[in-house]
Amino acid sequence: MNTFINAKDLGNLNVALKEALRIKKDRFSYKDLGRDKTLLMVFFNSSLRTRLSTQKAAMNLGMNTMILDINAGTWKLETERGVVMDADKPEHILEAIPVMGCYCDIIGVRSFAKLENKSDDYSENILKQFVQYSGKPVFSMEGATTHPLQSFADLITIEEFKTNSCPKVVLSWVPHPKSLPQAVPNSFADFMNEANINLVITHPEGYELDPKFVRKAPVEYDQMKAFRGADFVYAKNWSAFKDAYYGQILSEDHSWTIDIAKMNLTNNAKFMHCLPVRRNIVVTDEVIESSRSIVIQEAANREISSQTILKRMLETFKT
Ligand code: AN0
Ligand code: CP
Repeated sequence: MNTFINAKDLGNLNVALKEALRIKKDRFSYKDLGRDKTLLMVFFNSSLRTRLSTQKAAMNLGMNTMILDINAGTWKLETERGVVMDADKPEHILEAIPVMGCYCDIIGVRSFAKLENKSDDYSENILKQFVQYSGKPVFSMEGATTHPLQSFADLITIEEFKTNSCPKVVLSWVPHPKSLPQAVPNSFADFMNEANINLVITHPEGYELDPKFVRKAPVEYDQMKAFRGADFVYAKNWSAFKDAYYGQILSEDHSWTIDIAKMNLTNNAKFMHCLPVRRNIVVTDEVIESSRSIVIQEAANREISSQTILKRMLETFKT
């Protein structure tokens, strides 16, 4: 495996899922695979889970790890080609990337959507430049439009907690005071569709996601209706995708917050969220602290999803 950005990069998802569950049972049995190999993790944005779980996954595989925070301790990077660099950015990403590639074997990159220009964000310009100029396998640790490590962990978690063979999974928009990217819901829809899971998406009008990720998943604008019979409720805020309002907050409607009354409409659904989560805006204390909440188990599976991807990338060096 050379790049990991979308669900399709994993090939058959059932095979990947089985591999992940095998790794989870014995996560230290591939210690030799990563010996003398170095993972570089490049963060343009903050992280708790992705940083720790991916570093832990690399250590499970016997790898060395290096972490570079672009906004703390390194040169500010210019990312546009053709700019006369007379302002505050002393280094260009076109030199920085191949230099980073000299010191490592695999690169993970976190570079969020700026939410200023839709075509810039949806071109995945930063990740693509890492793929093109580093000379190394590259995986997304949340790019501008997808967060595949999260969604693969979500799929593993659903597999572990499902109580019937065809669970109903509801992706629900929730309010949030800040404008957030569409990466998490995009990838979640991508993975659920690719895994043939019964996905229903619910959001207020205007929050329609990119059809490239939604595909055949039905959209139900009535949150209460969507929740009926749900086995999993996956809450996430995102900003508007459509051209005229790209990156904007169209509604802060707190009637979309996930509370116990809404969870009681479901088929005893489990509550999921990628974290970090703003309590009593996205979800009430009562729901997130209840036995229905599996957010910690979900975060724990981030180690397994990262380890599966790193294992596959390391295996390509052997062939
Ligand atoms: C980010 C987002 O919504 O994409 C990261 C989530 C994993 N969330 C925030 O910035 C709060
Ligand atoms: N869910 C997730 O990716 O969390 P972090 O932003 O803390 O890495």
